[in-house]
Amino acid sequence: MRPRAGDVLLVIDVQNDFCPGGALAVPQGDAVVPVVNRLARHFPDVVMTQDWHPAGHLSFASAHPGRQPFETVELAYGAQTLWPDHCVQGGDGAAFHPGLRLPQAELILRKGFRREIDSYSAFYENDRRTPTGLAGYLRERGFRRVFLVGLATDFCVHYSAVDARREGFAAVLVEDGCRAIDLAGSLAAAMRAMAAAGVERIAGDALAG
Ligand code: VGL
Ligand code: ZN
Repeated sequence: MRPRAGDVLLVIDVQNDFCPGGALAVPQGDAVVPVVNRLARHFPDVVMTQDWHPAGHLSFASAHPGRQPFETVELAYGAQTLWPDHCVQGGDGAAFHPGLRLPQAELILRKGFRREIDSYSAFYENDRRTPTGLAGYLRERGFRRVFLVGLATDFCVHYSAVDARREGFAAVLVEDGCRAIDLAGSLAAAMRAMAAAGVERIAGDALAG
C-alpha cells in the first residue's frame, strides 16, 4: 500500500513525558520514533498533535486531594482517569521526543489546554462534544484518509482513530508505529472499539517502499 493524494499521516503525542524516563512513560514509547520518521518519508502530508496541559489540569491526580494516578473520578462530563502530572505547557516533558524528525509537519495541533476538560482525541475533547477544529482543517485541506501513529495506542491514538471515522474519514492504524499504556485491559478494549468503528490496521512495512 502506498500513500496517495488525500492521505495524511497523523502523529499523536510523541512527547518526552510518554517515553521512558517521562512522567507518564509508555512502555517502549520511544520505539515509535524511528518507525514514524521512516513512515513520514512516504507521506506528502504530516500533521502532529501535542498533549498540552496547564498546571493544575483536572486530569492530574495532584489536582484531586487524596486521589492517586490511574484512579477514576467523575468530572462534569463523566468518568476521567487520573494521571501523573504530564505534558505541562512549555515544559521539557511536553516537548516532542528529540529523535523525531518531522520538519515537514504542516500542523501541530495542541489539545488538553482547557483546565477543566481532558482531550485524548485529536478531534474532540473528553466531553466528546467540544471539537478541536481538526476535522474542519482536514476537510478543508481535502484529506480523506488518516493514517495514525504515536502514543498511546489505547488512549489518544484510539480516540483519535474512532473520531476520524465519526467525522467521515477513512482511518488506518499503523500498528508498529504505536505503543500502549495498557491499563486494566484498555488495549484490548481499544482494539475492539477501533475495529467496531471501521478502523483498518496495517503494519508499517506495508507502507514502506
Ligand atoms: C495520553 C493519557 C493522558 C495519550 C495523554 O497521549 O495517550 N494519555 N494524556
Ligand atoms: Zn494528557
